[in-house]
Amino acid sequence: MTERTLILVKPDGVKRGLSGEVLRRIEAKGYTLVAVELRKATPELLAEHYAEHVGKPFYDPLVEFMLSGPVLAVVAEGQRVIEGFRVLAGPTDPTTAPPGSIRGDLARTWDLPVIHNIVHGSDSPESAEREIGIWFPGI
Ligand code: DAT
Ligand code: MG
Repeated sequence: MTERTLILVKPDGVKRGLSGEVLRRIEAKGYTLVAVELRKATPELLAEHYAEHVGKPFYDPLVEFMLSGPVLAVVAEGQRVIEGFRVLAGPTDPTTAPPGSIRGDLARTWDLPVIHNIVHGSDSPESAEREIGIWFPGI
């Protein structure tokens, strides 16, 4: 089934020059880029995007991190792309993300206060629709 998902290259990935590498992996897998835009998040946008995490202990550091520089917002399309991109990204914690995944290959965790894990990917069809509406209203 053709789906769309919302992907973010987080500020650590953009700063380290990994935007192209993430886009390359998305395209190499056979997904289509529908929208790509370098954006600066706001606290309001992040409160919507991370609504499920508001109030958790890591929420404030997460928002601070996500505001620390531009993010590359991407909508990608393809067969089962929502689950497929989560597999490309690897598990949330880069320390245990396997080699071959974006987080496993590229993310570094040492001496960092929160998990700097390079990318975000929607985790369900409902999240994807909601998050695409937040980042790209009208597409
Ligand atoms: P994912 O990004 O894999 O969907 P998530 O939605 O559970 O993970 O969490 C959103 C982000 O918040 C995650 O990418 C990194 C951060 N985060 C999650 N759990 C954390 C924790 N226990 N400590 C610090 N940061 C955490
Ligand atoms: Mg998530």
